[in-house]
Amino acid sequence: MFVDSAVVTFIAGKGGDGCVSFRREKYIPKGGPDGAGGGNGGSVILISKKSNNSLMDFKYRSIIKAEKGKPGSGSNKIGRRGKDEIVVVPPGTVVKTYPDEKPVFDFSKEGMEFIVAKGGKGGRGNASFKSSVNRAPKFARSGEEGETIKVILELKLIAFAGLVGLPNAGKSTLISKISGAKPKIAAYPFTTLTPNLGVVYKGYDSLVVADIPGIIEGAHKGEGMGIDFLKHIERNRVLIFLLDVSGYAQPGPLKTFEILRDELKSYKTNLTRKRYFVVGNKIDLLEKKDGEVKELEDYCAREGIPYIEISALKGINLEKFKELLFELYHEG
Ligand SMILES: Nc1nc2c(ncn2[C@@H]2O[C@H](COP(=O)(O)OP(=O)(O)OP(=O)(O)O)[C@@H](O)[C@H]2O)c(=O)[nH]1
Ligand SMILES: [Mg+2]
Repeated sequence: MFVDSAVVTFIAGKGGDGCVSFRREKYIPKGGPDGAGGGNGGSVILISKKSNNSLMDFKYRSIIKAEKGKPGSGSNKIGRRGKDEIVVVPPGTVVKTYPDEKPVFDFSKEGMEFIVAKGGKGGRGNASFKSSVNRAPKFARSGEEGETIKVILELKLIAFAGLVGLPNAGKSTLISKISGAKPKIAAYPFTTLTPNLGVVYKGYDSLVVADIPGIIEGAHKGEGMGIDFLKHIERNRVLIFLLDVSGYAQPGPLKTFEILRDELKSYKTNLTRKRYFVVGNKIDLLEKKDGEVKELEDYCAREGIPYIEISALKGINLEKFKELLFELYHEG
């Protein structure tokens, strides 16, 4: 699992001090106390919002403060409260204490809110201490300190799309070209043993793609790498069937597509109800588009399945591939 992390210190605002003041007006010899309280300090509030899928921003912003409360003043004027500091984190972020890593809060989805550092209370002004025994108190309270907390933010990425294909189809090659992921790539099957996640950017937009181990016939019964990693694609919203259309792979792409779909269906029928599209890879090796490659293309056209051809290795059509991916992403 791809985990991004950052250590951040959040400092809430101190409360404003209370004020000592007495009413002084012409012709009124002894005015009563009129010092008001300070405003509360601002809190630091974390909220989860679909953003850039990374904690990168915190590498440059490791101390985040909220505003202090203003002190109270005479004539019973209460100090203004400090503004809260709102900090956006991507869904999937977990807040842990530093350095002992105790979980504090889990942003499991979008739209969650957590006060990570609470602002200090404003101090009372002298007017509020007036009583029958002390009609002219000459003291006020200082504002409380705001909370300071140092935490570890950890982001567990949730993949939007999963790459489904036979071993050697080029899944790892593709993810290495469209994201910063650096998986092992080799000309033999079962190179990938555990899923790799990569963040794919398009301008300021980003999404996560998972490269999982190859699936073979019988995978749902434990053949090849077995079914453990099939669990990973259960969480993906979209599946990308990556097929070798070079003409050199056995079986051909259409048959391969059927095998993969049958495997997913045998594992769990709902996997085949996910949105998906088909990608023909290794077109750099394709000499003539006939036989099963043509059949695959016709089949997709007939069934209304989006189909595009790429060369992950040579970087052909990868922009078009990303466009299709982001289109699905924004369709929600
Ligand atoms: N000619 C050509 N070769 C490619 C292309 N994409 C991948 N390959 C090659 O195919 C082989 C397998 O690539 P991988 O990316 O490791 O395949 P995989 O699907 O991740 O394989 P597993 O992890 O074993 O499931 C490597 O030798 C790649 O260089 C392509 O577009 N064209
Ligand atoms: Mg691989």
